[in-house]
Amino acid sequence: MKDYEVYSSLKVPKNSKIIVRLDGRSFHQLANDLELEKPYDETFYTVLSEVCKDLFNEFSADFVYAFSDEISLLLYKIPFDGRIEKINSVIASFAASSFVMHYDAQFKKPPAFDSRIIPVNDDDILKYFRWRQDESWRNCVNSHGISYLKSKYSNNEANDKINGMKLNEIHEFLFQNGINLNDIETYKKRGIAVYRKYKQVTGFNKKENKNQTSYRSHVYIDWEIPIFSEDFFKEIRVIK
Ligand SMILES: Nc1nc2c(ncn2[C@@H]2O[C@H](COP(=O)(O)OP(=O)(O)OP(=O)(O)O)[C@@H](O)[C@H]2O)c(=O)[nH]1
Ligand SMILES: [Mg+2]
Repeated sequence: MKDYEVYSSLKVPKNSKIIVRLDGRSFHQLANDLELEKPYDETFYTVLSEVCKDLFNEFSADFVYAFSDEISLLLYKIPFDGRIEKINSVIASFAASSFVMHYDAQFKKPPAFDSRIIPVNDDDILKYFRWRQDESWRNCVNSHGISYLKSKYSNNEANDKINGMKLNEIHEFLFQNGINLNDIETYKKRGIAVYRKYKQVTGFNKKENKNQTSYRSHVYIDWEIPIFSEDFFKEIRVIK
């Protein structure tokens, strides 16, 4: 019967780094069930950040980025000998359990995440996270736009109106109506990230009778991330 497990030998390409992207299953429904604040719910985001931290620690990730209901994990050290089925299923179920553990809520259905694996080389890393961060910004503009329109029009009218508008038109429209998206919290525009933060420490080495510099690090949840750049990823030691 073991021969029937035809997907079990599928593996990540050798020597490749990977990004695992999770996305909440039917979180639109979950948001309704939990009566989440629209367009952004701070409790939901706090839980999301804890899930990111759990994933970072459990799978020794190098960088984790999240917005809305999606989480991307950058992994230099490939778990489970690179087995695709195992990576996708364990990481997705771990995220769902972590989500439930951190959420103080009565769920109507068990939350779940889907998962996919993207093999990347060094040059892809910045490109990938910029792509997702651009999506975060699009999501921010659209969700503020639709929330505002729904407060003025019926759901159908609001949907029709937003579908006929380009991103910069929604931005301008909100501005004309007193909502300046440039002034809102950073995490709503750019998402949140978890990474290791390094601190330089100088201590006295008694044996050698001189001051010595070393680095200490701790896992950091960043709610104030910049627009991703090569400098940022170098500074946090994600790329060389
Ligand atoms: N109210 C509210 N909803 C949110 C928030 N963050 C995410 N969501 C919901 O999560 C959804 C995520 O989008 P999708 O992943 O495309 O939709 P989905 O319902 O999860 O569908 P599938 O991923 O295809 O299963 C959004 O459409 C929102 O409804 C939030 O802070 N507040
Ligand atoms: Mg989803």
